Amino acid sequence: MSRRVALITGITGQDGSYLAEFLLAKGYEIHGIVRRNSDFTSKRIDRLLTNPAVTTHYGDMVDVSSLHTLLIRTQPTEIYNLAAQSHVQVSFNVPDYSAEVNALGALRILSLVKEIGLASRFYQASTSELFGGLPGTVPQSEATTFMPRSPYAAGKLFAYWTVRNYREAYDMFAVNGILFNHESPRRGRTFVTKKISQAVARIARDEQDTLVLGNLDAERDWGYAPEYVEAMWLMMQQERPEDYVVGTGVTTTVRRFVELCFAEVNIHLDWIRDDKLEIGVDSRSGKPLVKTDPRYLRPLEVEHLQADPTKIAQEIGWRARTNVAELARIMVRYDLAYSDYGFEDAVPEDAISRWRKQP
Ligand code: NAP
Ligand code: F7E
Repeated sequence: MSRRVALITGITGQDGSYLAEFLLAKGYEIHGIVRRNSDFTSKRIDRLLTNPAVTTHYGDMVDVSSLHTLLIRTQPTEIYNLAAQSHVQVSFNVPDYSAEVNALGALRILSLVKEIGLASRFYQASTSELFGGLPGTVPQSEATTFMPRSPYAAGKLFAYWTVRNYREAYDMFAVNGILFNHESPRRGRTFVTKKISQAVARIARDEQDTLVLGNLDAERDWGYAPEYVEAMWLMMQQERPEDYVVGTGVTTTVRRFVELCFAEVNIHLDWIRDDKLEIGVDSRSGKPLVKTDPRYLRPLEVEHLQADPTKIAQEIGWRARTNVAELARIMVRYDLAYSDYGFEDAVPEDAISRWRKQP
């Protein structure tokens, strides 16, 4: 069998951890880049680290020497570039750094692959944030015009075009997966779905009084992350390098996601507008459980995202299998079972399968 060696940047993140598991099951040798931190960041992949097929290496997307050394030492057949400063709101606070990692990071790897003369295939974690704010263009497909509305998205747009240019100029197998939001119990706690599911579990356990959010009217196309890493891999196995939109095709407001999560613990909300702020009260007890706060509003918002995943369905056969209500259930049930954020053992995924069988 031919060599199957994957280099994953961002292996400690949500997607990196699921992708590593997916590729291990396919028999890959896996190398992951881990950046130096003041504490351990490997919670999501700890249980993979005893596997001899998995090696982690210190490196950083802003450090060309480390990337150069790793590419030469590991000689990957496939590179998955998932590392990013991936928080849209935070990118307004650290714009230079976000561009360094999200834009130049991809360029650095592509340019090294070319100069070293590697035959590696390259996957770029592109994003539905590229579509941004052009009114009237929904659902969004590979042909939709981009209009980024954050330093995060502007950096990702640079990376998107760099991939296309390297593909065309140097005949490299380099692809953009334009992924819409995908979530899971492993989602970082500052992203809205995890913030909501965790707060709902804590409120149900009487450990928290209220959930404070920003824009409740933003609409996102939310899917289930483990399914999306399969789409990444499938794109990399095609004969020709092509870019694909990946999403469910269904969009939901933040407000509705809140309602779905509370419904999992049998709480139904009534919404009350108070001047510009909004409060979600428990319809039985009248207790305020959700509040809005301008602190969580962004300087620019992306209001409406909805994928048109026709191309990937027709050409590759990939389709999202988990709908947003199932996603809310998976996340809340996980957070009810595990009061702390962590992936200490393999039980949650089994438990999730059991929960999903319930009517
Ligand atoms: P995530 O959980 O935030 O993970 C990001 C990863 O990048 C982490 O492993 C992080 O390391 C690493 N990283 C950040 N800065 C780095 C640097 N300077 N050098 C090396 N590594 C660095 O993100 P995710 O949700 O898994 O998303 C994966 C990728 O897909 C990202 O590029 C994201 O922008 C993109 N994307 C995500 C979605 C989504 O809905 N999840 C949708 C479209 C595109 P630490 O653990 O040390 O922080
Ligand atoms: O926000 C609104 C917020 O931070 C979703 C990243 O993975 O997906 C992600 O970016 C929506 C926005 O994700 C809060 O204003 C309301 O409209 O969970 P999020 P995102 O910005 O869509 C894309 C595809 C990526 O590529 C990114 O890497 O929810 N919202 N209240 C809030 N958002 C947050 N974080 N916190 C709130 O309190």
